[in-house]
Amino acid sequence: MKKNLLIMTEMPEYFVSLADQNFNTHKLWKQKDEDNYLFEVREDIDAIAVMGGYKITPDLMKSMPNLKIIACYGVGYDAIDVNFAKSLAIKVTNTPEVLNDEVADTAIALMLCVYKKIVEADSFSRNNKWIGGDFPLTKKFTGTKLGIVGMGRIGKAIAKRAEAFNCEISYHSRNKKHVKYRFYSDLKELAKEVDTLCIITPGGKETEKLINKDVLNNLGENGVLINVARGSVIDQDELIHCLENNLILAAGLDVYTNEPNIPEKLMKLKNTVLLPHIASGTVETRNAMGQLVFDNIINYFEGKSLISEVN
Ligand code: NAP
Ligand code: 8YV
Repeated sequence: MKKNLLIMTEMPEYFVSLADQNFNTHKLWKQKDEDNYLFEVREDIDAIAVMGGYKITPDLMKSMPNLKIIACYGVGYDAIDVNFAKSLAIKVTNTPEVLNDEVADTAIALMLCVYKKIVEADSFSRNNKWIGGDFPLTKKFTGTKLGIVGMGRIGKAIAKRAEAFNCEISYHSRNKKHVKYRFYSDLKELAKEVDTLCIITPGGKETEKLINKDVLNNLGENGVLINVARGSVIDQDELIHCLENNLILAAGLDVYTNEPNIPEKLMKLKNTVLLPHIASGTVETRNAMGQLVFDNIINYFEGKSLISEVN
């Protein structure tokens, strides 16, 4: 008999079609009354698939007595209460590695867009402003000092790309890594030293507001902040204050504290480039993530080992 898979949120068609062929799928986002639907199917559900940002709470887990596995469509699983899942022997999986290149590409794209004002230059061209004179000179990225906060899988992929731009690379994480880049145990020291600070740690309580007033002040008026991690890692109000008052030079952001809401103040600023959490968002990479979500669930029910288990 097919297992019952609850798909909490709208997911790319590649995954949904794989799921439809192999499971009895329950598509929550298509239901008019989601709470009522959840109540009706709760005892049937064997597995959950969910996009990264969607909260999976203890109450939801407790309501499903047959739930065995929660497969997160993303490497960051900060929205899932993993410890609680463990206490109920529910497995949690994520999608590491397959998105490293994509997220690193986006981080570098953000850096180039900020330094070379690509977005502003595009709108300058479209609005025919060139007729009135040349676009102002921008700032060179090649050869700058790049500080990476979080030298994990994606951090290393960002560093590899930055090497091609002759960047002087250094990093901060809780533990020193086996990499050739300079390690800073003190984040404020790193911020003081670099031109660009790029954040790529996990989200959640442990990293909440890691990038605070002191770090931003140390980054200083010529410093650029790039965030492709989670909005929670930065004190967003403090960041806005620093950008509004030119206490840092500029920011390139893919993530925010209350997605999909982007503060109007950030939108009004000229020294920001704002993406709607698309760092992994290509067809190729999202398909690879979907395949991994699917393979983890299938493996579980076929009694095989999980590919990317987090608890
Ligand atoms: P990873 O391999 O686990 O790397 C995480 C790095 O962060 C490690 O170097 C870790 O080193 C460091 N770290 C953890 N806690 C820290 C803390 N409190 N202070 C300083 N450093 C800390 O993870 P990954 O695969 O590179 O992914 C990283 C994160 O990127 C994900 O969790 C997700 O939140 C985010 N992400 C965002 C997007 C997007 O669409 N924007 C896409 C993919 C991933 P230590 O343990 O030594 O501290
Ligand atoms: C996803 C991400 O877009 O992998 C992550 O941690 O943030 C992104 O790749 C997100 O998880 C939505 O599924």
